[in-house]
Amino acid sequence: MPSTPTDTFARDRLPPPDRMPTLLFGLPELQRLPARLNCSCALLDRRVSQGQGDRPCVLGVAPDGTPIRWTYADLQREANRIARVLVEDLGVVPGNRVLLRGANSPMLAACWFAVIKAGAIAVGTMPLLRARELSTIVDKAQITHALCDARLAEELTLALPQCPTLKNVLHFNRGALEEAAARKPASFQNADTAADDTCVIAFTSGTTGQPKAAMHFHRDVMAAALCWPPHVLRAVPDDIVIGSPPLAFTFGLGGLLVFPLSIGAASVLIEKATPDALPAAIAKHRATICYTSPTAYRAMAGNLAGHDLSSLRKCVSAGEALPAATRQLWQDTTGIRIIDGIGSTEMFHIFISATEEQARGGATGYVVPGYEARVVDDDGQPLPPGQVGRLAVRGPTGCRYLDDERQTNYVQGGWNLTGDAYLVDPADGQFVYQARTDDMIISGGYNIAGPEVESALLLHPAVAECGVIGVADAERGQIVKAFVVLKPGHAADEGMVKALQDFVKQTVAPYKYPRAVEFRQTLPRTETGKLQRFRLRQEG
Ligand code: 3UK
Repeated sequence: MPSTPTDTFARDRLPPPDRMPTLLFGLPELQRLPARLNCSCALLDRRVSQGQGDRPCVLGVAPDGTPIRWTYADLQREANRIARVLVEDLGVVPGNRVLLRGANSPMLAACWFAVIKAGAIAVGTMPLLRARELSTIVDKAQITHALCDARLAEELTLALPQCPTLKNVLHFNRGALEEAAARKPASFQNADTAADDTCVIAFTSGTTGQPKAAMHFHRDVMAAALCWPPHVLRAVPDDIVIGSPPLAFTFGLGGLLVFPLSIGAASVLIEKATPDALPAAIAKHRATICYTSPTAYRAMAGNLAGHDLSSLRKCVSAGEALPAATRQLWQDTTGIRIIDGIGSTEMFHIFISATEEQARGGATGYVVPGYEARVVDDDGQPLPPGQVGRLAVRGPTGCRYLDDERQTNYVQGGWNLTGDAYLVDPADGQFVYQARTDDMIISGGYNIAGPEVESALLLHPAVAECGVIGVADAERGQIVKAFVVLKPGHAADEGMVKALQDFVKQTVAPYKYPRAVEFRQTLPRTETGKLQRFRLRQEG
């Protein structure tokens, strides 16, 4: 076999062995993962070579409005041509980092597969990122090539003077990429990568400080597809998935691309999947599985009139805790019990979750088969059920930050510490989310989890959205403060403050009630739908 020149940048910047997460491969299907593995073969080429190339694969809408309906064979051909452009025209070698920039679309999926096929490393970027943030990413991952939607070119172009490593940028959607690809044959010999070669670098949607870059191997992608999807989601090849998380976010990459393709199902990749647009898209594409955030389910529940959602059979929520009120509202409106799951960029995808049968309000669920989870104290010692502590997990995937001291915060003694405070319910063994460890409010000697107060407020009929934080207080150390967005037709006045405070006191332990309430038109959120509590804290 001819030896390929290989860029060892990522390999050279893995955490040292003693800071690596312990990996578990207990499930029989995980033990069968081979030592040499390019995940694009398993996800795409194998389907075609097994005679299923005609199955629908990625669906969407072109910028000019024409429907896109690519089969597995279509996506393979498209990805192969782009891979040839990368390798033959742009000189990409295995291990190079390639930046991907675009809203979710079949073309973005083809670009992702092209990068993986070439043995390079895909670095997705959220569409809303600005030049500053893009240059940080390019610098941290020493990115050499970029494939960018022409409509999102501006910020990347602005970033280029700060990006000396980034020498090759090709645009798609009325750009040079399609033209170059059209000249290429539709075949491609995938790079013969090792199972433990990095294929994805995912930047954390970090709320503060420099973003962290989590490295995932070809094997991690396949391992994730063998755990939560078959054991909890239980999708079938005829499913059509749809949803809002960007492919740059591992929640979206797994849910909307890797997992459906791993079983031969189809995925609808649409650019605009806001709560306003998603119900119509579900109806139009007859989607059967939907992935989005808790806030979006809440917003969509009021938005369903006139849309035929009869095709929908499963709904997945992640990114933030799912408030019991939102779960109930969605079930009352659609009859569907949401599958909640906690995952992270560092772990690639979901590691604690519950099937529809297990799901109950206020709990995330049970550890996903293939993973282990426990609640530990500050010294890493397991705590008994009922006690709040730090969530520790391990499984076939784990955290590997690229060249980052913060590896020691996330991985301790081989366990991944997600930064979440959890308890195990003594009654049914479910893991119950409390708050981000940093977000626990300590008021008058009590520990109060902001999300619990938020869940209580969301039960009030006037509340559309809310965020709860601790603010400094001379007497109590901190007091609980709620930022509330009211539904239309409700007055933001003193009477409402009192009504909400009384309501919380009647719903949860009275000491948790928000002593301060401020009304807002909107709340600050990340592009992945997470409430930015640090911004509420700054604004005070
Ligand atoms: C929080 C949740 C309660 C939690 C993600 C599914 O969100 C994802 O990745 P991020 O790196 O954030 C991780 C953190 O988000 N969180 C996520 N899901 C839940 N908290 N209940 C949940 N269901 O603080 C976690 O540590 O942005 C989610 C799949 C892939 C992902 N990357």
